Amino acid sequence: MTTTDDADGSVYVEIEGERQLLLPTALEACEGFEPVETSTDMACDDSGPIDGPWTGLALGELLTAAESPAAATHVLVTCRDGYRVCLDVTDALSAVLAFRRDGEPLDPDEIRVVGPGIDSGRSAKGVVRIEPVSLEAGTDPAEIEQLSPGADDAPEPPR
Ligand SMILES: Nc1nc2c(c(=O)[nH]1)N[C@H]1C(S)=C(S)[C@@H](COP(=O)(O)O)O[C@H]1N2
Ligand SMILES: [Mo]
Repeated sequence: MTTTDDADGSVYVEIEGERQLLLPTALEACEGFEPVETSTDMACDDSGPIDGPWTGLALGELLTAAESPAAATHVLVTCRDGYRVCLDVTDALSAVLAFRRDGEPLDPDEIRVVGPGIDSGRSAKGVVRIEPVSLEAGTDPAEIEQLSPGADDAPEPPR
């Protein structure tokens, strides 16, 4: 698990690329980006409806600002609890990194990726790192995910 702590103990969300972005975990502290709002119609047997409304930053804009390589096919999202999802780049580009739900700030543990192409199980919470990757044709993106942290059954992501 990758967590970035500065000398004050502050924690960031890292957006990897040719030019890494370190985002503070409060929306009002993220300068240079216009907040966006979205709702979802996700649901899960355990959780019930997961709908927002969410306020956050357009992930496509963050990836562009971080100079994500043009060859990226997928985006890996790593969470504080070791959860890791692999999103198709198309889904990532239309997603939102949500810092607020119902107008209320989310704890760093709850900051999450939401989007029209993202199902409830891949709506990663407690995001610490967002990283574009280029997978070879034929690679199953699910193979580099970790949806049961602690079970220790997934390989390390490519670097
Ligand atoms: N980091 C992390 N993100 C996660 C999970 C998790 O265990 N860890 N569970 C996923 C699953 S299976 C669901 S249904 C939703 C639940 O979101 P909720 O807690 O807002 O209901 O979060 C998803 N994101
Ligand atoms: Mo779930």
